Amino acid sequence: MASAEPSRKAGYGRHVSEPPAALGGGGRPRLGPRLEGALRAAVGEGHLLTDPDLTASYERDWTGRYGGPAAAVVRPGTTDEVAAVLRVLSAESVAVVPQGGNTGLVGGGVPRAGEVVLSLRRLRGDVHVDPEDRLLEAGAGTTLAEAQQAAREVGLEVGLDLAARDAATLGGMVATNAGGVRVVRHGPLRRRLAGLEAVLADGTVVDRRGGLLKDNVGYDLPGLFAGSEGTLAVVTRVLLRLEPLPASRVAAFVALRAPEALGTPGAGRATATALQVGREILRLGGIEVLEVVYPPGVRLVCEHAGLPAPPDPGADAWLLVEATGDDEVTTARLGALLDAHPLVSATAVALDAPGRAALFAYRERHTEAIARLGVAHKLDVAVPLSRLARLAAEVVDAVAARWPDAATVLFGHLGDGNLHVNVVGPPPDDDEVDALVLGIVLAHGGSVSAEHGVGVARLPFVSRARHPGDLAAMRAVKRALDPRGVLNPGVLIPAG
Ligand code: 2HG
Ligand code: ZN
Repeated sequence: MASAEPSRKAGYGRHVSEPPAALGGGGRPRLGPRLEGALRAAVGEGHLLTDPDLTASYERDWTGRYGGPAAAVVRPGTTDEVAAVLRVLSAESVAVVPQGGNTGLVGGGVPRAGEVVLSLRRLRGDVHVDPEDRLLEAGAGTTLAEAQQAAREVGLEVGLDLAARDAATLGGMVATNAGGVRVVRHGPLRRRLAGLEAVLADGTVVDRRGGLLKDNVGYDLPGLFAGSEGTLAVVTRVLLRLEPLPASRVAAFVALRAPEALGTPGAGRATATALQVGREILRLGGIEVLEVVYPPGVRLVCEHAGLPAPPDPGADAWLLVEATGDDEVTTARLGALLDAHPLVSATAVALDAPGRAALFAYRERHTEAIARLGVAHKLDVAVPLSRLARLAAEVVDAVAARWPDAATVLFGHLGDGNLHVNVVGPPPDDDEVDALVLGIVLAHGGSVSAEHGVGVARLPFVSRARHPGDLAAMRAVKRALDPRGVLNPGVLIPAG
């Protein structure tokens, strides 16, 4: 009997997706009995799903904006099974969409038109931590939360964190080079990656799990596969570098009042203020988290999640800061800076884990709170810090001028120059607002995808965001590793 994946806590707190209306009935693509038989033989009866009730949750992404019918969902449980599935499918040139926890936000991990979904979630339950060499190895289907827990048990930490930790898988995080709230200190996933095992389109297994800091024998394949969004290989095992758990950790939620000198009222002035204070905080050293949120988002989060009013409810922006160290010195220095700062109107501080989680909630619950308003246009953008305030002001003004009734919610990773621009109002299938915002970002020398990836959402902008020579090299790599173009076609690399 076929069985669906046992239910798992969805990322970002709440799942908004519904089965796409186009699914079911006569329009559903099928592989045919011969191929279905070969896939069943590869993964075992029960792990090839074709019943629409069972495939539905794999066919639409968390935003509800992207997805389409799958010909089938295949759920291998080992690397050998992944290789067997890919051999079967590539021999017949059947397109495959690799999928982890399905917490992506750009449509890169869901089918579009009858591809086979290759779900890697069963590649889990096999987490090894090496405390001496500070390495963690786990199957690609292991969630970030499971990896964090395993590291903590031996006094280490992963150095990566994001709101979807309970559902996001390590394989998916490699595929998207995931970022999150600790990039300012530890970098994105690629910097945490010590090695991996992956399967190429033709079933060849690539095994680079040396875990050495220095190893210059040839191309950096793990680095290449990180951020390749399932277009070059399917990640099956992941090796991460771990960090020592700090002896002291303090979180602060810091209310800011923006002075007139920093520009006209609104998102620009608030961002300039946040940057001014944020830069001083970064100079203290030991800063692991430096995030910014604004009144529209904080209001929404408080309403949706029932959180108490934030410090200084009338503030123009808030910073979420976490400082770590071997002793209390960092905490004391942060406290002294915030207490004396003329732009800081109030601060809430927490030293213990529940207290810190309560402060992080004001930031982490933005995604689910925004989803309550409707399907959001999610623009995940980065610009040099020197441009961030202008970008915030221009984006908010441009969207308001064109769609006066739209809700624009900004928040993000201040220390990384990475803002999440969420616009709810313009119809989900209308890309005009995406083009408007990303045009402003490109004019400021920014990135149209800071951390969520290209997927299908940013595909129309890749040619404007990359030099023609870069694109030619990317296409050549793709052709070399996946000559039949079966791995996640229609994602990341524009046709041409
Ligand atoms: C975050 O930083 C995620 O919380 C999601 O990257 C961002 O919902 C978003 O726009
Ligand atoms: Zn983010």
